[in-house]
Amino acid sequence: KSSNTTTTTTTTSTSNINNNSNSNSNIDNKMEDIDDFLLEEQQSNTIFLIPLEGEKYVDVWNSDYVKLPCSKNNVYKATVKTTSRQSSGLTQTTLDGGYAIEDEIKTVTEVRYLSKWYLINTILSNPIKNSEAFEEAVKSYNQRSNWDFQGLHDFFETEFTESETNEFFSQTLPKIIKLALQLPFLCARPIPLLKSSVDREIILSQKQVSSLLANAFLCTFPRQGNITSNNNNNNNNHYRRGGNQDKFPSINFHSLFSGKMIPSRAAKLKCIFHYFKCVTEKTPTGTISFHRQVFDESEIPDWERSTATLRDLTCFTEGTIEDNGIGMLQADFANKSLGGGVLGYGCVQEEIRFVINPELLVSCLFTSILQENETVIITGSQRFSKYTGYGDSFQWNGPYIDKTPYDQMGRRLTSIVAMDAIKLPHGGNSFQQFSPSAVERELNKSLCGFFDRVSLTIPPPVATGNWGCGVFGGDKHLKSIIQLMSGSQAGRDLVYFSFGDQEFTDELTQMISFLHLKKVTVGGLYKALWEYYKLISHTKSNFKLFSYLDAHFS
Ligand code: AR6
Repeated sequence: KSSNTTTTTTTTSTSNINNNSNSNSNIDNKMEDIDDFLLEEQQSNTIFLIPLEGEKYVDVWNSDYVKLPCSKNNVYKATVKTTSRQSSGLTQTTLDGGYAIEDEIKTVTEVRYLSKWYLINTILSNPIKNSEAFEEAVKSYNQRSNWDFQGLHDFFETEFTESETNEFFSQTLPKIIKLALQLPFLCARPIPLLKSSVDREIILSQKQVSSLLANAFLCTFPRQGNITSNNNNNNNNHYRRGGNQDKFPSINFHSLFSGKMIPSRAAKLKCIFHYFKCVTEKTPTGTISFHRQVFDESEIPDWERSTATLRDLTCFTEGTIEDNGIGMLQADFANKSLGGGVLGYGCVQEEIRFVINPELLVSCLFTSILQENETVIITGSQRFSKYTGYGDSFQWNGPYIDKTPYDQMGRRLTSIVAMDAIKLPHGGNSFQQFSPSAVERELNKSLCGFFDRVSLTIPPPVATGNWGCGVFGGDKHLKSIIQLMSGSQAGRDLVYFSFGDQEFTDELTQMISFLHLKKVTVGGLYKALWEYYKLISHTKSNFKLFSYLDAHFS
């Protein structure tokens, strides 16, 4: 016989990280090994991240590396109640004259940090049959999120046929999950963040990228500054933070699943679904390099004194950078936060490029916001989709078979340079873009994009166009001259796609022949731009730049 009393105790255990996941069995965390590894890595600025067969996962969780969802430091807080029955040591007389030892039921409430990866594995091992179940699954390991998946529900309702939806949930999604959960095996080496001021290149395989993107699709990436982080980063921000001034774009795809499913977003989703269908049916075998190119002071030319002669610029009305720039360095009219609005509502040149070549998206994971003297050159990404339209009229137009050959490193010979132009304020005074400081900013940025430090032969031409002249509101006459100058300084010809503007093609073609005829140099053009700025800022005249150059060099 017994009588019960109940007490409650609360304890906190930080050491109680549940690492029972089978998928984590190859995690090796010997500190000396990791230190050696990192030291070796810091000495090199090209970092090869493709592991050898059977290589063990190196778990690093600090502000210099991508925080992977499979890290043992990726934990969540759980309150665990345990009940135990203990003898209180007291005796009590019972009615029948006997006695009983009094028992005490102890409920201990413990706060534990449990493995998020284990939770993700558990949740994703259950079948997901529709978008509602997908939402529930994603939210169960992102408990504090108030994400909405209305866009995704609408997508399956209105954009996919029943058989496409069935195929996605019964075939593609299970394969996406499998690919995502292979992360600790595929990405065994820690992925360094490409932070500001550090010129560094990382090399990943297309398969690794597909696994990282599968995780982004399933929204498994933790935010920086997680609870056990060894830095003090604050995290209440749209951007992930990686260091003092480094901010990173978001990578989880939830923002693409939310809100209203307008046609251009549906088309972006179709591109992404098509990508996953392709990579889960047939593993891509190439490699991709991501190079943050940082220009230091000593590399910036004295533009005014440059004697570089002008290179060729050929302008086409028809064609696009991605269709007709094969084998050339292709410009991405970027946002300083790579990808711009690709995971939101944006749907112009950069966003379209990022969904037809979805491997570019992974750059958002490790590339912090670009500074003025920085660009990113991505070589080896594959194009998967065709499209029609632009902006609101953007539509997925079926599979694209990318036949681009590979280089010796296994990269497709597609180099894309992300370079962000000046964003002019809406309704702002657009003549300020002609000021020497604005012109120099754009010259340096585009030179940093076009400059080829590695080619031993003449670098291929640059495929470009109206950089900074759409959403960012720049003047195409000015930007075409600036790109001609930086291309010439970098020793590269340019192929310019005017995006359907025949009048501009004619004007630019004439201007280029004229400048060649007059043997104008880069420095000569720089001075002419300065004179032009003085003229328009003093007289507030509407004198057109090309008319001015015509008069100036005649
Ligand atoms: N090939 C050649 N030219 C093109 C192509 C193409 N495929 N697509 C567009 N153009 P925009 P920006 C032309 O507005 O002004 C994004 O959100 C077309 O004439 O994309 O530098 C980024 O993330 C178009 O008007 O570039 C940034 O946030 C022009 O290129 C922001 O937009 C400019 O395209 C960058 O804005």
